[in-house]
Amino acid sequence: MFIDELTVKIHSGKGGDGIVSWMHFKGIDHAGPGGGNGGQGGDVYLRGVRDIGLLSKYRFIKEFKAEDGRNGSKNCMHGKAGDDLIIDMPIGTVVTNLETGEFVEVLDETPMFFLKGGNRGYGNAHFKGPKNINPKESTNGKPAQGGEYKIELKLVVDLGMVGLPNAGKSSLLNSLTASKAKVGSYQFTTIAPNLGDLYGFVLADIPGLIEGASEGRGLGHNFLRHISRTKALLHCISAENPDPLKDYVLIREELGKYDKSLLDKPETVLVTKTDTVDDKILKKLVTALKKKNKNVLTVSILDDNSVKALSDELVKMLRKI
Ligand SMILES: Nc1nc2c(ncn2[C@@H]2O[C@H](COP(=O)(O)OP(=O)(O)OP(=O)(O)O)[C@@H](O)[C@H]2O)c(=O)[nH]1
Ligand SMILES: [Mg+2]
Repeated sequence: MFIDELTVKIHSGKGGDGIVSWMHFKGIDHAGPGGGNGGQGGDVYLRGVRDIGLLSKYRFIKEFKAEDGRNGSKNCMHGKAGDDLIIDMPIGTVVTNLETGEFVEVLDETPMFFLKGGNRGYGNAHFKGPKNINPKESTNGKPAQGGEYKIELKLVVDLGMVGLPNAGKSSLLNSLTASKAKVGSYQFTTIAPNLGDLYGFVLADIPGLIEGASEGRGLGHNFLRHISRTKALLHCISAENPDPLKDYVLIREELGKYDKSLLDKPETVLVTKTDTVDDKILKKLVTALKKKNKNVLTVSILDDNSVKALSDELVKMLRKI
């Protein structure tokens, strides 16, 4: 099951309490203050990993928590500091505090500091001084930080492939990259985004959109969050459909209903499955599409040369962005 959104609690560790106690030596009952300090609470870090399916492993987790610092003990023994917690998140995850609306983005494989553990409390031994040789005070550790967070994956992608179901997006991703996305001659074969690497550029094959996706039809359009960050769109239209021009308009409408800014992204229109129509029809279609967008390309996965030419064009285009 692919999961790209969940809600969890995240907390750092609480600081351990300092205590009040007295040293006892043989023959001396009251040998001065001996209450140890508490340990520092553990911090929380977020670390990006290249695993877009990772959030599904967290679906039963209600809370991530760093370790609390232990309390101090007698004979001036300090409590152990709580272990820090590193939480792995797929690169591109946005973590939003539900109470404050503040958010951070996990974009790096180096752990990023997220929540500070509570400071330790001090035992009475800590307060001993020339003027205060028998302090009776101690302080408690400071509370943990954190709260409830929305965890939302927004893939970091160079080129997002969109289109109707069955347009040939996954087949094309497989032809252009080493990806092994599932392909089928039916609609909605793809139910979660697939990624591929094209000479260092990340391509994402997004599940098919249909008319009314914005109202929840088909798979809905929530997964369009994954192209909110793409540099460019590859709008795939199957030449074999009865009215490809209408398909183009429909998909643009659905994109706009999700987020108007998607319509401003650089877009390449790609006519797929060109082997299914004769040249004349294809030419007419390309001419008509060029009136809507001057960047129109064509491909058939059955023709290696057309795949190679497309790959070169896409890399050239992506290098410019
Ligand atoms: N003739 C021909 N068939 C193709 C071509 N590209 C894909 N197909 C076929 O079209 C069907 C759909 O391909 P997919 O790649 O699964 O389509 P999709 O756009 O990923 O579909 P969804 O995952 O449902 O959105 C499959 O049966 C493919 O074999 C092509 O260039 N020519
Ligand atoms: Mg697919």
